[in-house]
Amino acid sequence: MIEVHTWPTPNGHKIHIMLEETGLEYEVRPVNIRTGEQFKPEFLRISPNNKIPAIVDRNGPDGKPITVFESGAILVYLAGKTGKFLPRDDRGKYVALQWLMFQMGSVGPMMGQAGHFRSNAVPERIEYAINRYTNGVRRLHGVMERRLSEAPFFSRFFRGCGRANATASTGRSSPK
Ligand SMILES: N[C@@H](CCC(=O)N[C@@H](CS)C(=O)NCC(=O)O)C(=O)O
Repeated sequence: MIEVHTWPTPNGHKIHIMLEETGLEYEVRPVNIRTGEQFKPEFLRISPNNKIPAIVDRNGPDGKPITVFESGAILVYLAGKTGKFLPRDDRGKYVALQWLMFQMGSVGPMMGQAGHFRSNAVPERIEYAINRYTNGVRRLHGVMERRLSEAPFFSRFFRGCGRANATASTGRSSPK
């Protein structure tokens, strides 16, 4: 059984979707980030950066409980546990991992900052920050647009050489 310490936000939903798609059994432990529950000592013990999502898998790799925080690390962990959604061959695996890291390192933070500075809820309108992050998001949209014009999903192989490589390495024509 996996405890998922979470809240309905985009980073939380990444894990909710993965848990549903892999069919793993899980229990939701809500952490209300609007009222500051992410700063409670018991949550910080599993997520030291005071952010959701985090999981506790009572049946970890060695049969003992394991905690994992950071949504990308959790996705990789759940993929490893179930053998789903991460190709087993190195070429396919690194295609998927580089786009996951891109999402974690660029898309999430840049969109988060753009959303923050553009929000009507912020006390001060700072043009420099709004332009910096809005332009950053526009650039990322371009990167994603180009990727999706050459591959049906971020983590799939490029059109052309993809099918041959995927079939050769996994025995399937479309790697999970
Ligand atoms: N890099 C982290 C980001 C997680 C994150 O930003 N979580 C937000 C909700 S989406 C949060 O818990 N915010 C509470 C806070 O910053 O105090 C991940 O991907 O897990």
